[in-house]
Amino acid sequence: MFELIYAVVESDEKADLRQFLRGLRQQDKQYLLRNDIVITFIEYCANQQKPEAFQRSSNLGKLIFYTQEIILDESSFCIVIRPEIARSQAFRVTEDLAVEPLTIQELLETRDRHVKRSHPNEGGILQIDLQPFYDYSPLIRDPKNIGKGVQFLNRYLSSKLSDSQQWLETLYKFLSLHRYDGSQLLINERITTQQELSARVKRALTMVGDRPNHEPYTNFRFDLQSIGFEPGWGNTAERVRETLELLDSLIDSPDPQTLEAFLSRIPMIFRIVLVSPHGWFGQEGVLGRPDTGGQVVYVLDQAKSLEKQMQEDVELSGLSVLKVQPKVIILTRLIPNSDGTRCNQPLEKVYGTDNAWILRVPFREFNSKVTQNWISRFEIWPYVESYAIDAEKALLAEFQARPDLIVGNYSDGNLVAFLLARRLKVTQCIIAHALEKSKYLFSNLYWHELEDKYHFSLQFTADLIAMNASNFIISSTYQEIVGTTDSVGQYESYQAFTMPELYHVVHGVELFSPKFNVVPPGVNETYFFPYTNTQERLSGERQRLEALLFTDDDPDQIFGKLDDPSKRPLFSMARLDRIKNLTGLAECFGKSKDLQEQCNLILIAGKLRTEDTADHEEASEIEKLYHIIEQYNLYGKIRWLGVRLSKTDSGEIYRIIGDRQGVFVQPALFEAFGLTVLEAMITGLPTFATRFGGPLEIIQDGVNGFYINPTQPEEMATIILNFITKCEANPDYWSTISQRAIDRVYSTYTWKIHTTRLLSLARIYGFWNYTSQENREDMLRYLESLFYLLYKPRAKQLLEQHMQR
Ligand code: UDP
Ligand code: LCN
Repeated sequence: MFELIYAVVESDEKADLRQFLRGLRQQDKQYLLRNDIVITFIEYCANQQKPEAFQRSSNLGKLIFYTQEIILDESSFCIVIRPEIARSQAFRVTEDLAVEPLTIQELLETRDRHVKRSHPNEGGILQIDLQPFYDYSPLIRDPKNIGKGVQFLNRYLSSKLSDSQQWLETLYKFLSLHRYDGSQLLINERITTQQELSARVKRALTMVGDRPNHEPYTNFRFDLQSIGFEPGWGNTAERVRETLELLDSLIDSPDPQTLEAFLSRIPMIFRIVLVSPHGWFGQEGVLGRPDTGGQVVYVLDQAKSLEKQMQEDVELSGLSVLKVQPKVIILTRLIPNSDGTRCNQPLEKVYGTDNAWILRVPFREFNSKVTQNWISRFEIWPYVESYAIDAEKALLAEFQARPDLIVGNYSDGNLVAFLLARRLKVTQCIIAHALEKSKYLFSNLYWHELEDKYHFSLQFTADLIAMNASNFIISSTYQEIVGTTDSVGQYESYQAFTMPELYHVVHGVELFSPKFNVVPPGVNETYFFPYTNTQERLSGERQRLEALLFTDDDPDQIFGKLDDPSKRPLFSMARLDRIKNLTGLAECFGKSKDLQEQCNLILIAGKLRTEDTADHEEASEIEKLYHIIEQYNLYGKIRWLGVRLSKTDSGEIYRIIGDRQGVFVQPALFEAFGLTVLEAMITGLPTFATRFGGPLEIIQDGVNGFYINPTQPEEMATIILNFITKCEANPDYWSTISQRAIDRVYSTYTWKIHTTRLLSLARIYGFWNYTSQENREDMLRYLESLFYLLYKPRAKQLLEQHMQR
């Protein structure tokens, strides 16, 4: 890491570095992030009339490319370089270019000084350091393998199995553990040791050896039982044979593939809890409300798919003989004042499932003026602990047993999952969806100023606790964990950060831990399918929705009347959050007369009136959108629909846009993943999506969609116009991109792929958890201290504020 900076200061380029740094002093900003640094460097090169190659290929150019931040101190510069994914280092560079590396503590103190919130003489500050707790666990070495935790763990576990009797003993004990409603599964007390297991497996193999492949397990169930094997090995002779053979070779010469294949067949997951407390969790009339979007869609689809997959697994493993019925519970918040939704109902069946349910547990009452209503996700921290206690009782009553897996969603759900998993001693998985720390620039550095609205001191503490406590983490993309060569990952941003005057995080999470696994979501193929599948579309619905999109006049929910409804539609759908940047798209459209010439802008976006919302960001975005329409005189060219659609309707709306060879634009300033991108692509819409976040991995630029930079409205307009121009010149171009978008989703983003992987992970981490349990206790105790000593008192303070409302 030193090389790059020394290569500059020890060469002719040092004069440029000195001048460039001096130039920074002329600016107003004292704290520059990568974008500012790169822009300033480009300006510097232009002013100095440097050849183009200098900007990119000189050592200084490379140094700038890898520089994430520069803080201007009184007489020096603090420079953070990230020459490799997931690894960064800070340096102090003086005016005369002396360079010294900074420790993490020094870097955090420098940042504190910048916001003038440190009092160096008044003693230290709490330092949170999780690093020592990862010392015992195996770590991935190569950053490109981050997020492939399970492959790594399989290799690690199988190497342990091959050289230790003790590990095989553990495997034997693990197999003896499994029960369903009091019935023993897999092996019974007739097999008493690991050696005996090995011999009995061979005997069982002989027993099923010559049976016809399709012979049902029930024909020889009791023969197997008499030598120690209970249900769970397979539903046919062939399946039982395969599973026993896997175990046999695992005992003889374990290898990672066999271990994964074997563990993936172990019937150990029948009851799953998906925790998603905040927002409006429902099956109808909720999408587009504040805090209610992709996470709800994700969890509902995941629940359906998990049930289906578990049912298949039960059938294949021969457990139908025990009448095993898998169950999924989505645990959410009950909102008494439910505003016409079903969020006030304690129990609701998930449509299209046999045994998946939404279980709603209310927050305890405290101040009913607050707790009877929707509470912003930024405000719900005081209620989380008592919620977890009440939820535990409700879950045990519903399942009549302990769950086998608890999956948390978002910061609040992950904290509840931590509390539940700790009490119930169950494998805990977390899914971030979006970590707010990356969404709001400097959210940790200026947490004091933001605390009133966002309470990040609670949220970031909750995140640290949950991500470290979890047994495994599912991320939707690789970059969610560790970013790209030029941007920091969402989890990576928790590695080291300061919360001035509250604490310093010197090591917040281990990115090289095998707990990280990239498992992207899918898209519900019942509602979202190619616009060309005409036989599945209902013409009546189509006409109704065409009228809604282009011609209906209903001032209560529609703003704008199109001069020419037949123009190519430029479509977007999102909540009116600042970060979703629909206002940025309107601005891009407003600035481009050419785009207005060719297209209409159609937006589906929550609400039309500020007085209808309790969400401060939504209200200010509504005002901004009206202002832009006025400023650029977009009347006649834009339709803004403040409607809440059913999934069936939103699927058909994308298809109608497809019928008219329209395009979808996702202009978010940052998008953690972006389910609308999948929905648009599977429909066959050429999609232009933000290059900041998940769409960068979903789309392959120019192949099956296009990247846009939402901070550059003119450039965005040019990219869309170029596409339209190409379509005009070549009528097949639209269809080519459309078909490739469809193919991309079907090949890579399906719920079947997702849940098969998730269940396999749950089994493998369950095994890993079982084998290494005692090692985690020290970390869990440390995290509990953070919860009780740091989180709870702050949550109590927030509750006191709520009590005054
Ligand atoms: N959505 C909707 N109506 C709206 C806004 C959004 O039905 O007014 C749906 C959209 O179809 C998608 C989800 O909400 O399924 C948004 O998910 P995404 O991951 O794109 O963004 P998030 O809202 O989670 O940030
Ligand atoms: C939250 C987000 O912000 C989106 O980017 C994701 O697609 C969604 O959750 C589902 O994970």
